[in-house]
Amino acid sequence: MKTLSRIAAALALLAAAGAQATEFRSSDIHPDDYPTVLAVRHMGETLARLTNGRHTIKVFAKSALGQEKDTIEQTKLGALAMTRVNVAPMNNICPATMVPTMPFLFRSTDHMRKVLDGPIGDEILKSCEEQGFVGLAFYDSGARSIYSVKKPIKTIADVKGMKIRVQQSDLWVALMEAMGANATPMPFGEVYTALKTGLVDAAENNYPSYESTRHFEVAKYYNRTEHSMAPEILLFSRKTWDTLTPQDQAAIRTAAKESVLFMRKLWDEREARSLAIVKAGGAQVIDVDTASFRAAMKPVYEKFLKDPKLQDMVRRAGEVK
Ligand code: BDP
Repeated sequence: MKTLSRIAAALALLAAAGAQATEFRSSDIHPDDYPTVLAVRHMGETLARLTNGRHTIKVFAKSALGQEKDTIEQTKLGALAMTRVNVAPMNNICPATMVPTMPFLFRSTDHMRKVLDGPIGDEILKSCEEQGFVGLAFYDSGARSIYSVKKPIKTIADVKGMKIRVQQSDLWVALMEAMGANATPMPFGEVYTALKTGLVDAAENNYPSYESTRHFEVAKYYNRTEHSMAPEILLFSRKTWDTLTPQDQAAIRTAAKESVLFMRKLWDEREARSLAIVKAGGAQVIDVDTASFRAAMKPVYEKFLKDPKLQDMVRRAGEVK
C-alpha cells in the first residue's frame, strides 16, 4: 500500500513538472481600459480557472512592447506568446485576413459577427498557421470612418488629393487611393502628431480609437464613410503553441472564444460612450454620401482578390444572412 501511494505521489510530481506553469505575455497598443485589453485580461482569468491556476496571461498595454508590426514579429519568433492586433498589419502576411477588411463587405455589425463566428472566420484564423500564428479569435472593431482636420467630407470628391493616414498594409493603401486620396501608411502611435503637424490631413478609425487617442481634438470632422469593418485578431505564437499539451491548447481556445462575447458587450457600451465624449469635445459627426465611395471600390476588389479562394470567401460572406 505504502509503495503504491509513493508511486502515485511520484507520478503526480512528474505530471506537474511536465505541465509547466506559464504566464503568457500578450501585447496591445491600446490603453488599459480599452475593450481589447480588458477582453484579453478576461481571457487570462478564464484560462487560469480552466488550468487550475497553471496558466495565466499578462497583458502589456499602451504599446509597452512595441507597435503592432513589431509585436507580430516577436510573436512569430516566440519571444512573445500572444498579440492582439488589427487584421490590417496581417494583410500582407496572411492574405485571407484581407477578406474581412474589404470595403463595404459587411452590411451590419450583426452580419460581421455572423460571418466571423462561422466557417469563414475559422478558415481565416486557420490560414495564419502556415505563417507561424495560431489565430484564436476575432474581436469587434466597429466601422471605420475618415476624420479630417480642415474640412468635412460629404462625397468622394471631397477626399481628392487629401493626405490620409492608413494602417501598414498594401490593401489599405490601395483602398484610400481608390478614393482619390494620397495614402500615408504609418503606425498608430504616430498619428496624433501627424495630424497636428499637418503631415496628414486626415486619418480613419472607429469611435473608440478616435476618442481614446484624443485625435478628435485635432481632427474634428468625423465623416461617416464607414468604409471598412476590419476586425481585431488575437494571435498566439505557433512556436510556443507547439510546446503545449493538447489539453492546454484546448483551454486556451476555449478561454479565447469566451472572451469574444465578453468583449462584444464592452464594445457596444464603449462605442456609445466614445461617441458622447467626442461630441462633447467638439467633434462634428458628418453624414456622408456613402454610395459614391462604394462605387469606387471595384478596382480594390479586382486587384486584391485574384485568388479564387478569397473570391469565394467574399461571395459566401455576402450570402450569410
Ligand atoms: C484601431 C485598432 C488597432 C489599430 C489602429 C490603427 O484597434 O489595432 O492599430 O486602429 O488604425 O482601431 O492603427
